[in-house]
Amino acid sequence: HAADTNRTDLMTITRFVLNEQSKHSESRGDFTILLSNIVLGCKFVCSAVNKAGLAKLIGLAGETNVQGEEQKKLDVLSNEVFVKALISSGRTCLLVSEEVEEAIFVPPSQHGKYIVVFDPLDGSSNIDCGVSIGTIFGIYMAKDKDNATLDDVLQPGNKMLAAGYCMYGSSCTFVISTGNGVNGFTLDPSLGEFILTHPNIKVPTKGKIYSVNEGNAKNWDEPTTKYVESCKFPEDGSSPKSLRYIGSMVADIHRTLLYGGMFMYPADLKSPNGKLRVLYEVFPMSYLMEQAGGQAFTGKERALDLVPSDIHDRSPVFLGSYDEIEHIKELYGACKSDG
Ligand code: P6P
Repeated sequence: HAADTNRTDLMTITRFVLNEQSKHSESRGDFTILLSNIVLGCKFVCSAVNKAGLAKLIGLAGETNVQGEEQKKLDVLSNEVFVKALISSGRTCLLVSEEVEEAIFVPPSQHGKYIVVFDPLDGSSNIDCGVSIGTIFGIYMAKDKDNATLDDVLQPGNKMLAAGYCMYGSSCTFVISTGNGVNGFTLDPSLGEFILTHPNIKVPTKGKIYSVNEGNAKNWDEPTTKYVESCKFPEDGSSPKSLRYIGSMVADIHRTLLYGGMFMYPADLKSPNGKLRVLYEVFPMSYLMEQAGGQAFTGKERALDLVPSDIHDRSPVFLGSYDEIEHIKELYGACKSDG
């Protein structure tokens, strides 16, 4: 009977957020409406990504399709879908997209109180070889929705109200936190609904995996080099860690959230600020990692305390199991977390 109950006790993402919403009555459903538009965008992108391979196979991608229209690149298409969905939700006043150089100020008639920063299709260079890719987003509140300025979005990550990602892989998985822990939902294509499959995700305190692009080792600084050495040649007699690097942040972070370990994109001589973008890659993933009991560090400070000066700023980042981050902090000489 219990199994039957579980099967019929469908917790969809909308119901879940409504339950969460009831803890913030002041938002009067605005957040639920905003989220449902983000979820709609993800469902569309999931469908487009799954067809992309086929489109390429039958010669549509990059050429004209049967209607003679130029087949849009998936990341451009994904960006358009999210920008339109967020503006038409009537719950946003300012958007920042990885695909758009300038911040997008929403027309006054459609102003809402939220600000959304997002990478519509992170890792899209991996599409052609079938590697999992994803959408990453973070949500801030504007001080005054009718007079939003860039300052509203150049806020530290610790001001984020919510963050999440949607991974387009063997299944479509939506992971989100609204400040009360992290929950994962899997798209049931037959229902067109995201169903709760990973309740209350907690990142293991320690992990046996490290995830970094070893091809950059020549340019790493000493603390990063020492950390990676300790993964490969542990001095405490423990067994070496395994290296897993997919090169698609959403996939590497999803594995780190579930299995533990360390994901890092450190600074190096060529890129002193690393590669990953602060607003829509570092902040959302750092928010999730902390909500799941892990940590996120830039090499100098807690990642969420960073204050961006430009909407496309980059930062080095170390994300993962609590103890792994404590170790890298020691190596960078930062004070250990008082947690
Ligand atoms: P590299 C993808 O292009 C991306 O932005 C992230 O998804 C990924 O973690 C990183 O870059 C990979 O960068 O330099 O290791 O190829």
